[in-house]
Amino acid sequence: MAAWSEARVRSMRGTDGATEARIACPAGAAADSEWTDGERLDGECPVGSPSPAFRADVLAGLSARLRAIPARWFYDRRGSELFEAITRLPEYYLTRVERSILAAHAADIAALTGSGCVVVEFGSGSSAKTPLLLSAVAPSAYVPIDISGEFLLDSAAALAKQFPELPIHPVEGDFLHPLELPPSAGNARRLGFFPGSTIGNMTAAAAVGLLRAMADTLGQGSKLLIGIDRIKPANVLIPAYDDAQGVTAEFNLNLLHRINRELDGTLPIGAFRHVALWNDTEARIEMHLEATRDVSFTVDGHPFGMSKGKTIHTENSHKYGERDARLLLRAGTWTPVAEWTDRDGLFALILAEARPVPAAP
Ligand code: SAH
Ligand code: AVI
Repeated sequence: MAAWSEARVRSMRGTDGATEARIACPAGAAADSEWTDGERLDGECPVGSPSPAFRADVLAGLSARLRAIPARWFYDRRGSELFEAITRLPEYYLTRVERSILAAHAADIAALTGSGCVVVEFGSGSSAKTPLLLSAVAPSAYVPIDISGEFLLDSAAALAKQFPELPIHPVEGDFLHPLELPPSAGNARRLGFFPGSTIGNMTAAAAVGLLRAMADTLGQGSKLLIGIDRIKPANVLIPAYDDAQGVTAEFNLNLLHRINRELDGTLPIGAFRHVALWNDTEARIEMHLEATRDVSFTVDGHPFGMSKGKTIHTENSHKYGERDARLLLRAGTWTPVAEWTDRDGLFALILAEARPVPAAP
């Protein structure tokens, strides 16, 4: 396995920020061989240079019959900041409700997980909910993983101030690629943390693949605390993804700014509008960018055209019923052991354990 493929790894301990920084660099740069075994890895190292994976996904996505770009590319620094702004919107109930569930049940969670584990957070973003968990479970180390590198390091530095004794090992990378945890995080039992219903941004097949990969990464007997948004009426869901202030629209359109900036694009951003719709068959909110007139543009020298009304599909946000969520976890080799929700049943926080799948009867 290409450990740390496309990942930059830094270790951080104590109050003074990155006192000990090591970077596992992909090919072409001075790779730190400690975690790569001297293996040449794909990609480019210099921070700030365009990602070949981003370029490949955008060119392929714009060439497809149904244009689509993976949602993970929303998260450059501006995208991460806009997502933080979304979490504060009155319409975006997800963050508020999940945080309230976590606050109400942190002690119950800790009673089931015990203390001293390594908390590994997938898609940690600002790590805003994490202090509630860390205070309750008193971990031996914290490993936040996120694709948005600069934002990850700033968030980790802020958290280090709040938890000066806690070793923090941020990992910049794509959690959809194989990952091994930094050896410096230690061998204590692992507790995965995957809040925010980020699992909903994957198709069911991709979600199952990711859950299985997480079980491999975290190990048998480890636990996973996962936040999953529930199915609810479209008149609640749509405003959550098409808010009155237009922040979600800006978040969606930022993808086009990113393409223009990083991939030498000429997309006429004013000729696109944000669309959020509820796809009942697939039980998901879909976000699209719709051309409001016929447009033509180039990306990295490649020409593209779109007729008025055509869209680029930029995100799915799947919602799960109570049993659907448990079935998804089981398919991903995680056995649910406890579940908490809010009074209105808007959102669920599920604790699951990685157990071998029993033979079918
Ligand atoms: N966990 C936070 C943030 C959720 S936003 C919360 O609950 O509020 C989703 C986060 O996942 C973003 O920070 C984004 O950068 C990250 N992310 C999305 N896709 C990713 C991927 N494939 N690999 C790593 N991080 C990813
Ligand atoms: C990160 N993810 C779970 C968010 C969601 O709700 O699907 C991203 C988001 N997209 C629009 N608003 C928020």
